[in-house]
Amino acid sequence: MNKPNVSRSPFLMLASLVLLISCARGQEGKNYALIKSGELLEEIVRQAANVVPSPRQLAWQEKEFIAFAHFGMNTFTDREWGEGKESPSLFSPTHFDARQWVRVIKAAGMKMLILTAKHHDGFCLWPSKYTEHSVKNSPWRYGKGDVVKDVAQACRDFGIKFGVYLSPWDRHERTYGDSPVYNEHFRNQLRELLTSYGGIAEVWFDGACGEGPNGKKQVYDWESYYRVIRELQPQAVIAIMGPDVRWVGTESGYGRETEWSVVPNILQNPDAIAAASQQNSVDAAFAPRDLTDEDLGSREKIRNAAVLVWYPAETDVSIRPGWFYHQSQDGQVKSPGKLVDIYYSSVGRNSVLLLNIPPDKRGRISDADIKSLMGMRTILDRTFRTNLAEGAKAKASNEKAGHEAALVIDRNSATYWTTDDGVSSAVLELALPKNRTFDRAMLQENIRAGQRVEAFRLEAWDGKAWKEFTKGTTIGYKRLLRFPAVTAKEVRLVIDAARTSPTLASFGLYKSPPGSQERRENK
Ligand code: FUL
Repeated sequence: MNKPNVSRSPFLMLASLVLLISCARGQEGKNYALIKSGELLEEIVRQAANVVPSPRQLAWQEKEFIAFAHFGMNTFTDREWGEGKESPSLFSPTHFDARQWVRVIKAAGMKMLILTAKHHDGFCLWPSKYTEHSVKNSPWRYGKGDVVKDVAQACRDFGIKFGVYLSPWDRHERTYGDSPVYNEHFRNQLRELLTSYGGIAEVWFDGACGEGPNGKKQVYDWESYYRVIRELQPQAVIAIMGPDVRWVGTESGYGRETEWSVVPNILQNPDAIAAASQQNSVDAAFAPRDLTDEDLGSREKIRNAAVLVWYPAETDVSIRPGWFYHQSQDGQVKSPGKLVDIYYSSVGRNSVLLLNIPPDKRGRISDADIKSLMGMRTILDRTFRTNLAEGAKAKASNEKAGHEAALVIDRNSATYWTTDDGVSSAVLELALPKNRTFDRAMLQENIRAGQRVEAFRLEAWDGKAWKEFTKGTTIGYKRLLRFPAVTAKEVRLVIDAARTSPTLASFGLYKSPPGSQERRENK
């Protein structure tokens, strides 16, 4: 029997083309890259430039600015770390109002709220059936209250995302230190949280564990925790002691000037690497470790990597000196200017800002915190209201078809400018409709294609020559720059180095309001 001529079948030709494209995508579209041993630096850099965020990481990054609420037993004992021996009878907020929290944080421009469902003292803000150390044995609402439920509901009502902090370290739980038994207990609590309160966008695992040399040593089964989360809330990112979101490395609120979202993961174990390549994920091989160095992702850092992962930074900082509310700190709430400075130094340095606003003993956000937050919001709104680059004529030294320079000012961060393949330096010029004065700039790479820019500068035409007014290294999801006011009609972005063809999704020029009194502690 004659076989049909498959190579000529248009259907099969189309099918193999689709397969080829999707294979190529699969190759380039992952949030990690496995590097062959002995690979040349040039090839490693190219692969790093093509590591992309997973959909959950991208959705998280786009939140930009999110809130933490440290609330629990410590609020009532005036401590930062409880011992786990506190009586549940001490938990008694007088005017608890989760809607007030969410109203405030929404008005401040934050897009998610992460609640300390359980801190190190083990006291649960929901009536867990796995412990007696919870709200169910407190006088609050005669033991019928559920903080997690109220906060989750308020977030839904106001249209913001909800996340949970669940401390693995538990100073109350008897089984803590009996590793398999506690691991099961912890997974049970996770399951309660992930099945009873609707969608969870972030699960925050703290790294702190203060048990001394004679204390209990618990071996956490991280991988099994991750499996529970992936199964029950696959859209949730797992932060800090987890594979999706990295701690920026400081609690000051100031991120790195050079912040790479692609960093090496220490995955020396060949089995883990093989598993990763089969499962399309590095969860199984993820090992929590210290990532506080000043340089995490430069060429020098990635040149010996076996695995590169998209592992973006989150900058957590409290609006007060402590994480929990203390009346004695009412006079030490960060000023609007300080918060704005932190915003530029975190959101503006390719990380998500996680700002802690601890509700007080009433169970409400206090007036001093609200005042600072609203002051900050006013400064940011007044600054970023008008993009002075809009309306400019844009051109670039190289434009890939369909990705023209003008797309950086089209108010759509899904469209972007890029160059032809193989181009790693480029110039994008904007001719503004008239002279404009600005002192802030905003740049965004199209991180859906990866993080690429290594060095850039901004210049203005002074009538005779191009004059540099600011410069930077990495851009990533968002880069904000501050500089003394410049008045010009022509502005250009010079990309001096990129890991592969650079992309730019958005570009903005702004003027900060007079007297915004930002306290610059630009460390
Ligand atoms: C730390 C904890 O020990 C603090 O109490 C706080 O929760 C902070 C966000 O993380 O590791």
